[in-house]
Amino acid sequence: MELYGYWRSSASYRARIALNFKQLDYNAIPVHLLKDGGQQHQQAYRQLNPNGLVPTLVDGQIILHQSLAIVDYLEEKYPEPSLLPATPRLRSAARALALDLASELQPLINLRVQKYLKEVLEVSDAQKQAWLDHWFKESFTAFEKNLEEIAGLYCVGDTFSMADVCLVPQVYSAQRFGIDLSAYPIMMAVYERLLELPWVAAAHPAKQADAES
Ligand SMILES: N[C@@H](CCC(=O)N[C@@H](CS)C(=O)NCC(=O)O)C(=O)O
Repeated sequence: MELYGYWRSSASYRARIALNFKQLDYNAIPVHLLKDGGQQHQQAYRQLNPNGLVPTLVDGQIILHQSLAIVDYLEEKYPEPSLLPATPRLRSAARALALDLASELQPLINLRVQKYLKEVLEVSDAQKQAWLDHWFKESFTAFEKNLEEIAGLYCVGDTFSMADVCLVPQVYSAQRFGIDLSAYPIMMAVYERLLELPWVAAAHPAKQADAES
């Protein structure tokens, strides 16, 4: 398998964690989101992923986009170890928490949104930071409330799941953007525990071949 991604991309980070968890070998192919006007926009890459976003997973003749669809594909093709908890209720909780981050929060803070704010709407740096602070706060406040009900060692009880696959990259990006995380003690305790897991540690952006200092 080939994973087209970018070291600092949260969606690529999700795919790496899932691949590592399932102990699947893959070749990482870097797509630099900032160089050459954004390599994600080049024609060769857009043939793989017409959205011009990373990640893309290529498995033989099969080309997959959307990190959560990639996680689902891996889960169906390689069911063990599973990224879903044991009961329908807990599986639904894991999917919901994953979607809260991947579908509600991340699209609002994505590179192309930040570029549009700066370059087209010409907001100031302070306004852009206010945008980021606002959406992270909205999302993480609700996430913390949900964790009060359902977290154990990890997001959903003591079972590593797709919710954790999404949490780690989102906290990483929050730290990158200087978000105050002090109001989310349960989330941060889960995050710190997740960082210790070998399949999560190996997926860290700093450990990727295309990482920059
Ligand atoms: N929902 C998509 C999101 C993909 C996405 O937004 N990727 C970002 C990096 S985290 C990207 O490629 N951004 C490039 C850009 O905004 O131009 C997924 O989960 O795969």
